[in-house]
Amino acid sequence: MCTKTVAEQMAAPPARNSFGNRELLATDSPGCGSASSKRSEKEKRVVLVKPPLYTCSTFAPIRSAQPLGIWQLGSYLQAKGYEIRIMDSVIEGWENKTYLESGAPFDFRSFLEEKVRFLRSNTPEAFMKKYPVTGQDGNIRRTLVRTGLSADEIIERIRDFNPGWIGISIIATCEHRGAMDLAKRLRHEFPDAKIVAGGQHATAMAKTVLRDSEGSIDFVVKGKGELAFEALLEGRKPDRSLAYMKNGEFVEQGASGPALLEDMPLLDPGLLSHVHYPLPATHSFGTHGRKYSDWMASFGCHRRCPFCCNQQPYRHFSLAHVEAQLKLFREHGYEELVLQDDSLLGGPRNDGKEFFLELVKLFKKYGMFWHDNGGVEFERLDESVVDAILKENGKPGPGNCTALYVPFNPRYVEDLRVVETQAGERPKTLKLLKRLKDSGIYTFSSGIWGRAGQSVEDMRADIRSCEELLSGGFLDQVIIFGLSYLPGTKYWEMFRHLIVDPADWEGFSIFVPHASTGQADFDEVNKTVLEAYRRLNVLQPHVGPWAYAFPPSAIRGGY
Ligand code: B12
Ligand code: SF4
Repeated sequence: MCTKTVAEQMAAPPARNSFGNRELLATDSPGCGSASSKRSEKEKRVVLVKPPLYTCSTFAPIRSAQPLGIWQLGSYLQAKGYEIRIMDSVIEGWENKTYLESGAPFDFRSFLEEKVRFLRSNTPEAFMKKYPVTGQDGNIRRTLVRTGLSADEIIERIRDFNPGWIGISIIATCEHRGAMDLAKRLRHEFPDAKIVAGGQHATAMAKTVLRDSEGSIDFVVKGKGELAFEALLEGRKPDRSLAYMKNGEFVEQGASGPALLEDMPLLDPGLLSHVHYPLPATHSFGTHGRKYSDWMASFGCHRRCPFCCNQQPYRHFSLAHVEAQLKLFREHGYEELVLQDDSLLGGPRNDGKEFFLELVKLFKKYGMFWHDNGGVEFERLDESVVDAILKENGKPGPGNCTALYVPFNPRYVEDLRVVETQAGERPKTLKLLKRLKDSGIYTFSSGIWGRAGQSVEDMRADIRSCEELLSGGFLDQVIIFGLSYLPGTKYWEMFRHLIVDPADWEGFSIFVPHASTGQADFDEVNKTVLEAYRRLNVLQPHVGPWAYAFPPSAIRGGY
């Protein structure tokens, strides 16, 4: 049945297919009132896939959660009348971990325990010999681990659904190789389906994604995907947010604007009801057995930190939208939300803070426990925020805040000792961290080691500051990031020449060092990151595998 109004049909005249050799746009045949209803039914079926993860066994944690991008996109398209399936191939195949090269099973738990044990009692030099990331010739040669459904399982499940369109989510650059492998296999198995990629990495590296897919991916949708994907499904050529190859040439039509918050339907829990997200969560502080979901109430940030991909202005959902989503989540048994908002207190005019203060009340009202994993910027944490959280936590019943991530972010390329500087400049904010921690809220932060310009001594200064914060009782945990120069960031523009091997995709994982700093070479960066783990682990022996490559708690019997 045609669901478009007359006005919509007039506003969106079907475009001619001008996309090269393959017949890519549906307008050439079906559309509304098409003769071939069988084909048009298939054209309405869309599968959205999160590809399996490939990770560096030495430095990367293995973690994942609800794929919010394709969940939001799927909820939107479903509301527009399309039949949507989401396949989270990472979590649906979570226990299937194999060595990428040989395909042999990878015993994650034993490997992790042995690795953490080895680092505890050996020097970083000895560690790098046992768990090398380069070959004898000095070129990058990582041992990669694959997590997720096998390609055959993915194909089988998609075949059952027989979609006209397949969307591949590529949010991170370190997913590049995995996504390319999947796209090629999908193209081979489903020659008639249109394959579309989207997500942060696909947006930032559209040309590389199209090139490396060797013709498997028909379109890259750039930025927020709803309108552009909808246009493609309707057989229209969107006038922005699209990239594709035409007669061997790359064509690009600009990134989309900010999220369409006003028109966005609620995330539909039904789309993910077949996926069992692990307990405890693999990407965040645990939820004490409570069913959880990642969620974002706001998007974007105006800060433009040099390492961060975020280029969108701050915007948030309306409070009415939030209430409706909370109600729906509760009806589906969710008891805890993991907030992934880019800048939870964001907004240049502090509107983010006002919104956040209301959110905290709504979480209590709906009995929804919550913790933050996206980051409450250290510089923005103030008394009113802490008071609001503690006030709601003090009320009886569920809906408390359980953990807060308060990162120290470098604001400028010149910030070489971020933790030392920011912690030193804000003793009052440190006291607030302590208040939160003393009230039972798990407070955690992070440092980023291996930034351009940092010497080994600069990196050590930040290790020292983190030691002081942990031993001083201000923080429960410090997550250790090894800097990745990510496409679309200021660092990328200025320093990507420092990356050892641009095709070392799994090195773009934000935990895995992949470059020199100009002042410290690649080997020194690797070793200093290991030194950070060695020194900080002693002060945080309880830390679990989530978001951490060397979790002390992996050692059975205690660290
Ligand atoms: C939530 C989040 C996570 C969660 C959930 C990840 C998951 N399973 O999806 C967790 C904490 C587990 C996580 C892990 C990682 N993350 Co993360 N994460 C985010 C965060 C904060 C929000 C992403 C999100 O869901 N947004 C909400 C949705 C609604 O918006 P969206 O993603 O932009 O999706 C829209 C469009 O992109 C587009 N779209 C998305 N997919 C598709 C697919 C198709 C077919 C189409 C047409 C369109 C489309 O339409 C969507 C709807 O509008 C972003 C920062 C950011 N603001 O983007 C970082 C971010 C994506 N993460 C990043 C990284 C590096 C990682 C990790 C590699 C870190 C690590 N080593 O563990 C891993 C990847 C592991 C994994 N399993 O995916 C980087 C990626 C940068 C890059 N170029 O590499 C980002 C950008 C943060 C940063 N540092 O700047 N992440
Ligand atoms: S790191 Fe955080 S504060 Fe900095 S630009 Fe990204 S979202 Fe904003």
